[in-house]
Amino acid sequence: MNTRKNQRNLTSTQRTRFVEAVLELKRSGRYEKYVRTHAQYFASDGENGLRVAHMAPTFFPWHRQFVLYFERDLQLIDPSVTVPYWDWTVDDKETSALWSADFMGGNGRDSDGQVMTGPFAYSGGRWPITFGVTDEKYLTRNIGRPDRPIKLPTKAELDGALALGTYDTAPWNSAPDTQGFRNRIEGWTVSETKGGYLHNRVHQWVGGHMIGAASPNDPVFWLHHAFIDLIWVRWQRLHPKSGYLPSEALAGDDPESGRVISADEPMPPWNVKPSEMFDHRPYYQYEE
Ligand SMILES: [Cu+2]
Repeated sequence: MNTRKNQRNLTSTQRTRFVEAVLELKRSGRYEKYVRTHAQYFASDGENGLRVAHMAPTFFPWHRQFVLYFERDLQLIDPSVTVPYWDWTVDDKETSALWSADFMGGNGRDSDGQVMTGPFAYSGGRWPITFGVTDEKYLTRNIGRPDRPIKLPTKAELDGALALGTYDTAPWNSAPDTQGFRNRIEGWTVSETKGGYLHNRVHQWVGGHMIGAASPNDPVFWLHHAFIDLIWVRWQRLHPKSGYLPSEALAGDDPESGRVISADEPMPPWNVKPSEMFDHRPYYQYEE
């Protein structure tokens, strides 16, 4: 059984094996596929057409499938590897071992945001950025955004989102009045100063490549989204009678018809249905 562990509990061997598998995926050219796919599906409310990865109910099932395919690709390289998760309500500082030189490496330097330590530093020669929204060939971070500081979400903020009993609500997008668990966790409901803004705020807190469409360029993306996935598991446990919404395809005259995927409609690019992703247990378990 594949067991995903809290990154803080990994042994140094497990950390190294994860890093080496990621670097090998990069060397083989297959890592880029994940960056490209994420960027391609980074559609927003303002665009026309389908929203699948973000600003939509499929935020959770789409990323579950995305992380799972990535994990399987790593396992073709090293079958012992699973994607660890980063509980940012606990490991909420730049001094966390997450950012050490044998794992994710540290913050970007002041002058250009370039990550200078760890396996993903450009100077190591193993982590060139080849697909990004900027021209930088090196990985960048700006942890905590010191010019306009932000903090990671707290446990109380996470618990507030987990308490919401409704998965999602019409109009199924990022509008601040789209209440429900999905939009609160994804992070569009409340401004950062008011304490909402959960998943999005973590991307902002890391900064650099973690902001925006090409965010999987930073390998911490996977640890963040593994925790987002675990949050969905916890929500399902807390609300066993609540399910994914919309449960059925939207009516043809609904303004969101054709833009939102219901439980049994296929999600591109894999044509997997959200309902096939509701239960994580056939694929992996979490050590909590
Ligand atoms: Cu994300």
